[in-house]
Amino acid sequence: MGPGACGLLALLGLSLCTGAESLAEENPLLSRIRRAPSQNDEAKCSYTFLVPQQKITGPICAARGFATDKDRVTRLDVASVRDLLSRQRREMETLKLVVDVDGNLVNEMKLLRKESRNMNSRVTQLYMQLLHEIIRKRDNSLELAQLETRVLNATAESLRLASRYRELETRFAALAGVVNNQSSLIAALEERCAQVYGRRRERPAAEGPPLVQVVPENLPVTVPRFTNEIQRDNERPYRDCLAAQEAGFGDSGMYLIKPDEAPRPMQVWCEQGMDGGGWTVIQSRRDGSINFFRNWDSYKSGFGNIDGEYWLGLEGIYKLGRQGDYKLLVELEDWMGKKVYAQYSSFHLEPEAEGYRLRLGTYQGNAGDSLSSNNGKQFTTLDRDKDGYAGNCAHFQKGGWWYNSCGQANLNGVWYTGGVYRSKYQDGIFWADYGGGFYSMKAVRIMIRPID
Ligand SMILES: [Ca+2]
Repeated sequence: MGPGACGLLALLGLSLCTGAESLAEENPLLSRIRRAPSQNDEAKCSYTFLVPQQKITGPICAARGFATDKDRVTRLDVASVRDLLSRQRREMETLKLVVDVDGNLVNEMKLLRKESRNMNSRVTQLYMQLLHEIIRKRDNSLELAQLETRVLNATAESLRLASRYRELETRFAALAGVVNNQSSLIAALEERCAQVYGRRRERPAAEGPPLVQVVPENLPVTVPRFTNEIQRDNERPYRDCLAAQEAGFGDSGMYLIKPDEAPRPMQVWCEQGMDGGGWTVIQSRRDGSINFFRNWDSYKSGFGNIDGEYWLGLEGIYKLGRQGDYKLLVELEDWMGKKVYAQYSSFHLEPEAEGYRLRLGTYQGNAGDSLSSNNGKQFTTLDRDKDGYAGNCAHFQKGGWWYNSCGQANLNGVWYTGGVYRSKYQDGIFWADYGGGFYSMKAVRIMIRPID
């Protein structure tokens, strides 16, 4: 609507209120303007001017056609219009303020929406992280479960192997027993054969059982095989290993001792670590490096290497035993590395005139008592037969011992490797109550110590 049309409307609209109303329905601005006078008084709806602000600055000319006073525009009417206009202006400003506030609210809403979107993406990220953590933890627990299963499997396997090992050990023991019995049977059969054969062919009376080479073939070359000379040094001699220990020598090793009645000191190995220490070792076997198939003089004076295999000597053992009350300990080690022992509560030898007769106390230990049957017997070597057997036990068992006929133990016999051995006679280093007569021990030590 141009300014010309507006001026025309100002002239035409003053008589018809209804005409303005119909226009207001088409134009929201007109509608707002029309409502303002209706708030004051519906009855005053007789003069309504719709004039833009710039058009009412000048003088208002009334049409000359309106002759009556009633129809003339008064100053009051102009004031009223101005008042109306100023009210409309204020209203416009209020509306503008409202629009501004609304705009701020919209911006704020936009910011909030953006923030909400950010929060959403942050929540999504955290959710993903949580999922990842859960998956990782589940993987860890799976791995742990797998590990546990593997440990259980390994434990079961080791138990199975242990059980298998025990089974094999039992079978080995059973087989060793069979070999023992078979060897005994073969020996008995051979003896019977010899008896039958002997009826037809007479043997020379003087000839005993054949003396065979008894030292094993597989000896270490560097080890001296035969040493009668026992090393001596200049240490102050003690009466035995316990005396040395009590004097402050607590280490196991070679010591020089001199029993009270001995004419000169002798070297021995003192075991100071085992069972309280103070043990004087009188015999040691461990590698077959020393030949134990010897004559009387050799067994009387002793032979071997103190730090290896040796026999202390019957005279020395006798002199040791003369000093007081001793006990005896036999330590045996089999080829599985297992150690067992036999201890006798007292021990001493009678003098040479009595054939170094063995005197033993009561047995205690886990090896079995294979020596009590030799108690009270004299010592026998291949050149001095004092045993209770028709022949010479030293010849058959190839050592020197307090043989009975011939007995349950042969600790000075032949050193065989591997335990069970095959021989015409029971000539290995055996302890019948532990392994039988055809099981040769890997290592043996015989030692004595004063009774506490
Ligand atoms: Ca005899």
